[in-house]
Amino acid sequence: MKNRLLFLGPPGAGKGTQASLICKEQSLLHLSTGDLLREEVSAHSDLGKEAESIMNRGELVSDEIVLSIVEKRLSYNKKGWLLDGFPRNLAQAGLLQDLLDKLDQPILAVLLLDIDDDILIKRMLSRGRKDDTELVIRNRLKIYRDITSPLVNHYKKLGILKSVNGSGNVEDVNSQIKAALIETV
Ligand code: B4P
Repeated sequence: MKNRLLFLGPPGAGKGTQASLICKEQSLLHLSTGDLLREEVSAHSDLGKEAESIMNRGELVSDEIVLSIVEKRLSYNKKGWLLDGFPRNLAQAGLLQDLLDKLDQPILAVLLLDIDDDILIKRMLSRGRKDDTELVIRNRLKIYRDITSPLVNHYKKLGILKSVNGSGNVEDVNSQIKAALIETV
């Protein structure tokens, strides 16, 4: 199976859930920018203080902050990795490309978790994280549509995009992802 992966999809699509399973099974480094930012917030670091209010509004943290937390982790990895929730816009995709060119570690597959808004909203409301109120969720969905979704075409043009329907249960979606990642992209 491919060992340098990127998971793309709207908030609440199950990127984190599925990325954890694949990384455990394939011994890949799981890099979730959302989780890493939440760790910084819990630790009350300077970076966390800067990110907290932005995340609570459902907006995107600056590219500079996000890149800094990804760069140091990718630089020391040999076995393979899965990027979950990063990049979130075309500028981040460009910065990531420059970093991966430097490290000589190209992305081998991009997996899009495709799912309807009403299912996403239901899932996130029942999760109940601080940024999971209906108003903030709608803002995150709008930001996904306006700013993140152009990445779908970007990676499609590069010929490395695979799409999986994320509306089934966790096991079904996991099987579909594995089947998609075994096929040649
Ligand atoms: P993230 O942490 O990336 O959160 P997410 O998109 O909401 O969640 P995900 O798709 O991983 O869904 P999950 O598996 O948890 O981002 C949070 C915030 O961080 C952003 O709004 C932004 O402010 C900031 N941020 C992160 N990365 C950034 C970047 N690169 N640049 C700038 N800012 C950034 O699943 C959701 C729920 O559904 C869970 O409760 C789960 O249990 C459930 N679920 C999952 N799969 C299911 C299934 N198949 N069936 C039923 N329920 C399921």
